[in-house]
Amino acid sequence: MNDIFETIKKIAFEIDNAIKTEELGYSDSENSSGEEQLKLDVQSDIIIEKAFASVASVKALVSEEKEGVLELSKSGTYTVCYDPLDGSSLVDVNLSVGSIFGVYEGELEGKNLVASAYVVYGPRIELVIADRKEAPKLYRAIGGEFKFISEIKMNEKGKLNASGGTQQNWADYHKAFIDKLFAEGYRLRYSGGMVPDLHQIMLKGGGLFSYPATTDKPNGKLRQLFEVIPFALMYEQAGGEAINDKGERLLELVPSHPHDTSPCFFGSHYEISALKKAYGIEE
Ligand code: AFP
Repeated sequence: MNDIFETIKKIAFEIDNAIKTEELGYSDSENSSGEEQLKLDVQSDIIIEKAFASVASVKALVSEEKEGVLELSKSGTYTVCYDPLDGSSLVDVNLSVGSIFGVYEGELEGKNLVASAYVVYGPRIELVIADRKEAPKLYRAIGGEFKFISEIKMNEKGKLNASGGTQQNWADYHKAFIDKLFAEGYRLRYSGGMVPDLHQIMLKGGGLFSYPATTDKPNGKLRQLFEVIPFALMYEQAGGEAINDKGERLLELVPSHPHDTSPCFFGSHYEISALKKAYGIEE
């Protein structure tokens, strides 16, 4: 799998350059979720597809920006599911964005995720890689190369609360729960970019990121294969938890379509336990 991670490092520098040099603005197309594609979305997807086309271990690709599965090599082992530029609508206001990668072996479902990675394009380019055995590893681009910085471990309880989704469309019990955390002194940290928002909570010791079911998005907004499940591995390997609104582990999700979404909650044990209580979920 090392060939996949080395390829992601090359992709990171290419997409970072594209963010800094390519023209912004919308292309004249939509992705499979019916969202207007930014030129950078399309450009980032092309960079990733070209990079993995020559990686022998990669059998196929699934992208937020593509309809189905793109077969690359029958002799390959892994399917890489990715969001090429998550939060891309934040680039034009100069906020951090990211790329997310899930590496699957076998059927595309949570239990077959063997590793995940994400890149944060911010004041610095950072890369986090997780497998099923160790804590996630943080790397930082220094002098044109990624240097290992540290393993990531979360505390039992954090201080940050990233509450996603349109508040007027939240369920009453969800609003009461979020308000309770703020009443306990949690600080709001939400940029609208899943990658920097989840990265911040992991690196700052913990807290809660929530994107619940809402009246306008009853199945949540974030995609299972290339957003939710890859980050679920990150959070569990960092000592936290990642569940849906029924209390099921996100790593046990079985998407029926490559672009299926799920309500999702990522956090430290204290916050997830409090959420389960608020949602009437048995511990
Ligand atoms: P865009 O890719 O359209 O900017 O959406 C970003 C995102 O998919 C994810 O990165 C955020 O966590 C989430 O949407 C923010 O959604 P809300 O704006 O509804 O909170």
